[in-house]
Amino acid sequence: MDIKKLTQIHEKIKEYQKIIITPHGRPDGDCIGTSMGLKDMITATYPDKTVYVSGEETDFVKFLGRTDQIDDKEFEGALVIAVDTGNEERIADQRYKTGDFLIKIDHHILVTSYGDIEYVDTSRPAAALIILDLYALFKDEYTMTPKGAKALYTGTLTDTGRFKYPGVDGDTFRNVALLYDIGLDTEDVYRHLDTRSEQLIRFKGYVLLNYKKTPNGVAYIEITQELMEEHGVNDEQASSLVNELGVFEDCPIWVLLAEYEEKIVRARVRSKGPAINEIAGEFNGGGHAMASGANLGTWERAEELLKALDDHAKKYKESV
Ligand SMILES: [Mn+2]
Repeated sequence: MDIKKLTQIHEKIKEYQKIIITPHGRPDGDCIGTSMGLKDMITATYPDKTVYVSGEETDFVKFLGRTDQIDDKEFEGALVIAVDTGNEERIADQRYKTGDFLIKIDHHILVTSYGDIEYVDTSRPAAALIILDLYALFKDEYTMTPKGAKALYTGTLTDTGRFKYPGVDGDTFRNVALLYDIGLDTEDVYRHLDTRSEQLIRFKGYVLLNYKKTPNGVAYIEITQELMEEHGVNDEQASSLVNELGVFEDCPIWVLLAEYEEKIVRARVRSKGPAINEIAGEFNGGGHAMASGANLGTWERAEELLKALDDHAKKYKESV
């Protein structure tokens, strides 16, 4: 935790009358949870400030709050806070450039720097926890409502696989404890996160019956647009099933390959053994050591990724 930088961020939040928070494109639970939690904390503390969250939405976390449709002119003189976004190209609202001051708050491995203040803490397994670092540091000044607590809890849950992934430590739970003190309603969070459509459950059945394995232990599933149409699920819902393939003893790596808009193939790569973010980086992607994404484009490129991961799994198995 960088107290000096968090203090600078706190000062900027106090200074600006208008604050625009922006998540990343194709938002996940953490970036939406972080955005909604930060918005709640600022508006609860400073009711006279105007705070927006500008970016796309994701169905499964709409219960945390909706994003705002704002005019270009709103960016004039505004403080913009980009959360959970490693590189500028991925910032959901590209009008951030026309804001007055830009703060980056992120927990991904630093690849490209941006922002007038850049706060990156890779020791935090969810960006939502960084908002809690800020909250805890200025606890005498900040207020948060149970709604904000719910958002930050959801962000933490989704990015840590419900506290299962590496990176979860005592600090994670010390921060989460603060949310309980605020009046967190976990039941409501789980009710939302555990609800699935019947189509998705049937599609999960398809995934479990049709996955494949490479010779050295990469479990994978290939999902085309036709397949999704047939089952009545969208790419985001289909991709949420990636961890269904994480259960095999002989497969330290698993991959979900899916066609997105215009049949562009993307991969979600997960591991319970070797780090996979470097390989993801070679395939126009990246992320965390045990959870990364890759932009492949074509199914041919997907074959190459599977080959690279299969080699990686082989070396890993030989080393342990
Ligand atoms: Mn995140």
